[in-house]
Amino acid sequence: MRFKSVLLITFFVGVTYGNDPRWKDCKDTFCARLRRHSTVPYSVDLGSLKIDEKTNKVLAILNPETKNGKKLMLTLSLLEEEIFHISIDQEQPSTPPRYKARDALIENGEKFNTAKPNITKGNATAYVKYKNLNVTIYANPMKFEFYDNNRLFSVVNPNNRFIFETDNENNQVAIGLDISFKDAQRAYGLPEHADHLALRNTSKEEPYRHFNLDYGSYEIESTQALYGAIGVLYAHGNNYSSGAFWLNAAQTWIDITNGPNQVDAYFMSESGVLDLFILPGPTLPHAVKQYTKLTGTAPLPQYFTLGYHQSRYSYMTQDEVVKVVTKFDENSFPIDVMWLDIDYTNEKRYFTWDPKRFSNPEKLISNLTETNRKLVAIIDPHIKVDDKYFVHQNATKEHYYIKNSAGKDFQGECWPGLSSYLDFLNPKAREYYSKLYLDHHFENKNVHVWNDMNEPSVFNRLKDENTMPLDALHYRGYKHRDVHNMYGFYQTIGTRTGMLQRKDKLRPFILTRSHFAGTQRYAAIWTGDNLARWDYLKISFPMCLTEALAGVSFCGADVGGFGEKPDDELYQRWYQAGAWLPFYRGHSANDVPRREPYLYGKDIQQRVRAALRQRYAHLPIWYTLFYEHEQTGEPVIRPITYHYPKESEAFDVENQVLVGRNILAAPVLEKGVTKYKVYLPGGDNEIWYNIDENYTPYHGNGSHLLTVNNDSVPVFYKAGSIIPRKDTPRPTSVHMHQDPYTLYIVLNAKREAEGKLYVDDGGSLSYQQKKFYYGNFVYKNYSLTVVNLRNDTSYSDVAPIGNLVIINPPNGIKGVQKTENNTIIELSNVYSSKYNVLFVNNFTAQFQNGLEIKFITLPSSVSSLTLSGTLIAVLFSVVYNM
Ligand code: NBV
Repeated sequence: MRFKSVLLITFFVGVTYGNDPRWKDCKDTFCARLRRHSTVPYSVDLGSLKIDEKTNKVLAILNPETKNGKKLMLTLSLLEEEIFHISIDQEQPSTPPRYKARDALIENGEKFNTAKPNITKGNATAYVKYKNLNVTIYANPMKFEFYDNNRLFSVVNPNNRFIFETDNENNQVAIGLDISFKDAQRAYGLPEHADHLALRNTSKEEPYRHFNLDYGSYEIESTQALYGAIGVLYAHGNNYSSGAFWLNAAQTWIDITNGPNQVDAYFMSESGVLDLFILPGPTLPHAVKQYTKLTGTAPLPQYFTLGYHQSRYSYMTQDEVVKVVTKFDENSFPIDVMWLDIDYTNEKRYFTWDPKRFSNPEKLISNLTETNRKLVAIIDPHIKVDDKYFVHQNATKEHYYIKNSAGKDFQGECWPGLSSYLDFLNPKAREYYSKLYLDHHFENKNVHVWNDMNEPSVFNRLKDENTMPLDALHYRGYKHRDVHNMYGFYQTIGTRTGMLQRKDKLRPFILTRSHFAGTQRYAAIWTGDNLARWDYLKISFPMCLTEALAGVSFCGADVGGFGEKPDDELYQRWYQAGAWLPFYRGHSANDVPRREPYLYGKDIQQRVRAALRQRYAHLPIWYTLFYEHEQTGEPVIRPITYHYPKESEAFDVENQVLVGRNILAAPVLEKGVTKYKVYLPGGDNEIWYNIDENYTPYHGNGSHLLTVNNDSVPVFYKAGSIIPRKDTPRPTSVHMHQDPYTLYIVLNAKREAEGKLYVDDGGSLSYQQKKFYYGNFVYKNYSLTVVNLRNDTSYSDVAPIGNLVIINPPNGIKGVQKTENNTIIELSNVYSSKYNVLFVNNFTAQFQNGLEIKFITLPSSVSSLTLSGTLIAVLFSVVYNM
């Protein structure tokens, strides 16, 4: 008990960063040294500059301008025809060589194609020319200018602040570099921080910090480090956007200066090599895709993962878990997944079950699977020091633990008491760990995984910010300092590797707290230990939008807030809002009252139910977007400015998201409001239909003040789009697989619309063997058809279309006809003149092998009705299934 209260103090006292002795400022670290401009200038030895014929890389020696400096080796290349890579390392490697964080890249970055440049050398400059992209290298002071079609868009080392320390004896091996980006009005990226979408000017503040930490109840609107570190920065403007990706696993600080038309960044890392990628854009979508070309995309998750998840620290018995699900069912709340926090284990020994409270995991799992539910169980990286615990025995015997500076297995306090930490950087340790997911000790069929505390968190080490000491030793002799930000990343590689080897051959689902560039290939993330306060709800949107731009689309925040108790209004607003972020999980701390939705009053229950149902209705589109993300790198959620860069007013819009291109969700994130400001982009000719107000049209001409009440969730469909939905309420997403689609067809001024749909079995890996359907619905010339976008694939179990909701239909529709096997079938339809919506209900149209539905303006046998207000209300309630 005493232990517990100490921990509660550690995690729950609402301390702020500035006053909190746990967290370091720039001045407390190497950052101070670099920020003071103590540069050691280098010059490029143009005489040595050459192309390596084998690799097409440009190589040159960098000469120190001071006596003690060491020579460096510069490598410059153009990857995949569009991404510049500059790397700088010591010419004579140290032992071990300085750490390279290349595992963050697809196939360690070794398979990218490199273009061959033409080089022209002058006395003081060299010109490196590719097709449209060129670099001018200045020898002294060293500087690199990057051009896209002769337009200068970025300069590396513009102010000669490049630092490359090589003083191993004094442990000073930091690196620093400044980069400027032209024609940019905003800076985005560099997660994870609890800050706004547009990064702040840090010249008079603390720089943004990347040092993965267990920072519960974190301060918001802060540049302080959180659980994740992704070094991708975008410089965004009306006319041009570009970016840079700083690849380094050590503690890193980044200063941002944001001028009227230029962004400047100064990156400082504590060790490692300089590994920098310049992303030429020229738009934000281009730059994001360039980044995902380097670090990959998220593999398509199982369908159920996009449904609702219910968690709690902790559900304490297996009966309790089943009871919660029963209550969800009794009260008609859809739910796909139950979560087990640390208390399911046998005294925090991961890969075991508590023998009393979870005595029959097989039964628990089968109880859940009987109703199509899944289980996620937490597995932390610390291992209980206990000679009788098989993981500890094996890890000790095989030397799989991180060592302390004296070379002994590191031991520190965590949930199990004294613990050691698996060294996931060691491939053998990682393999051993991955096999634990197959082990007979741990019944885990159908169980998915939550990797928490993997920054890693080590209690009672205030001087090390409650993480591993920086001098701890990893595989191949690297210091923890060199690899810190990648520790959790390597854990997720092990987890996924293990789960992929399971017999069921289902797509693994992993949630991780610590994350790094490339995490999206292995896991989803959430924003950690937030609080049940309005500003935490609000900040979750820019936090997840920033992650999405940095490749990690699968992001959400604890719905309701982890710590503290939300009031009723906040609780329901959080469910409404959380439905519009990719990962949707209610979770709460162990010291706050239970808060499953069925515990609330009728009104609140009704609103939460509506929010959950709205989420489930849109699962087809979420899933389609995740498929497209895997294929193209396009984020699933996007800030408004992503598609509308010309609108400067949209630069800072961060409390609403574009879900794909066609849905704009602006859930209410403020307390007690009856008016809510929403920004609609695209100009006067872009029309957005508010599905929350019976499809009221709005022009995309900027801010609109909506009248809202507690039921309101402003969500807009863009004119010209088709949104496939499944509107029948069901207990889980699995139950919905064969439910018919309702197509929401939102016609634009030309009375046209289109929208895509991806379908597969929702769980297996067979989609990688082309077992899927991907089509584009098109409404044009009074007719709805579908184009199969992948004729080379097959999937036979696609549900039919059952209903159409046509928003802004053409005038004078007299009938709707479906043609199937050369037979014409009349479909009944009703038109609401009040809302200007045509409903075509209750039919069955298979569309895998083509579709033709015609809208007839000539008189026909079926007459359309004009509905009275009451009838409309009935109809809407049918469509919404309220
Ligand atoms: O495992 C317990 C919690 C978990 O519920 C939470 O989501 C994590 O972010 N975990 C942190 C440990 C610390 C809780 C104070």
